[in-house]
Amino acid sequence: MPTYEEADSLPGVLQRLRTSEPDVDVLVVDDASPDGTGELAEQVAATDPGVHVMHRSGKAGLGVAYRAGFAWGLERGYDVLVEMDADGSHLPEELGSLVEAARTADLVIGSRWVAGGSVVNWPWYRRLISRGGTLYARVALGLPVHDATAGFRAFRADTLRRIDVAGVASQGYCFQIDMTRRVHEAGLRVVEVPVTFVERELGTSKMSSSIVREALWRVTVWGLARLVPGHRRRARRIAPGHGETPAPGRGLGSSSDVGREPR
Ligand SMILES: Nc1nc2c(ncn2[C@@H]2O[C@H](COP(=O)(O)OP(=O)(O)OP(=O)(O)O)[C@@H](O)[C@H]2O)c(=O)[nH]1
Ligand SMILES: [Mg+2]
Repeated sequence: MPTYEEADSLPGVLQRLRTSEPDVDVLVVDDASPDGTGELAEQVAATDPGVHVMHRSGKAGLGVAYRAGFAWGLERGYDVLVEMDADGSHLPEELGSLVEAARTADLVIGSRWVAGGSVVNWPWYRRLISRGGTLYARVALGLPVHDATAGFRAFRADTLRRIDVAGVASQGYCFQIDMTRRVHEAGLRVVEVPVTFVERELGTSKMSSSIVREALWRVTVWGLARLVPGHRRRARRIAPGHGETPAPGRGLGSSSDVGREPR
C-alpha cells in the first residue's frame, strides 16, 4: 500500500482491511510524508503484527514504491502480492475477491470497466482519462483488458519473478500499464474482476499532468516498437522461464473466467 500524505485516510482503511481480511498482512510503503502518515502507520504496526511499514527517504513516485514493496514481499515468501491505494478508493471489502481469483490467474485486475464494476463520484474528465488511457493501451499494445491503469490488483509471486519487476522503469500510473504489458507478453493469464472504485473523500490527489504525459510517451514508444519485425521474440526473451506462446485469446480472461480450472 503506497502512501504519500494519506494521514486522514490510512487509519480507517487499515482498520477496515484488517477487519475484513484478518489473514492478510499489510505493508505500507511511505515516502516520508510530511503529514505524518508514516508515523501513524507505525502506531498501528506497534499493536498489530499483521501491519508492516517501510519508510523511504522522499517522494519518488509510485513505480519505485511498488518495486520496493514487491521485493519486500518476495523476500518473505508471500504467495500473492496485492497493490492497493490508501485513500479509500479501493474497498478493503473487495480484496477477498481479487485474492480468490489469483488462485487460478497470474494477474488479477480489479476492474472498473467490466460488467459489475463501477466508479463513484468521478467527474467526467477523470472517467475520460481512465477510459481513454485504457483504449489507447489496448490499441497500441494489443492488451485485451478493459482497465489497464487500475491500481487495485493481485499478482502471484511467480508472476513477479517471471516478468523482471526490478527492471520496470515506469514511474507513475504508467507502471500499471507496463506491468499488464509484461504479464501479457510473457503469455501469463490475466483476469479482471469487477470492483467499485470510490473517489477519495479525504486528502489530495497526486495525479499530475506529468504522470499522464509519461504514460502517453511510453505507451507510444512501446506501441511503435511492436511494429518492428522480431518484436515478439524479444518480448519473450524478457520473460525468463516462459514456455509456449498462447494461442490468441488464451492466457487472458474476464471476470467470467474466474473459477475455471488452472492451466
Ligand atoms: N509511496 C508513494 N505513494 C504514492 C506516491 N504517489 C501517490 N502515492 C499513493 O498511491 C496511491 C494512489 O495515489 P492517488 O493520489 O490516490 O492517485 P489517484 O487515485 O489516481 O488520484 P485520486 O483520484 O485523486 O485519489 C495513494 O495511496 C497515494 O498515497 C508516491 O510518490 N510514493
Ligand atoms: Mg486515489
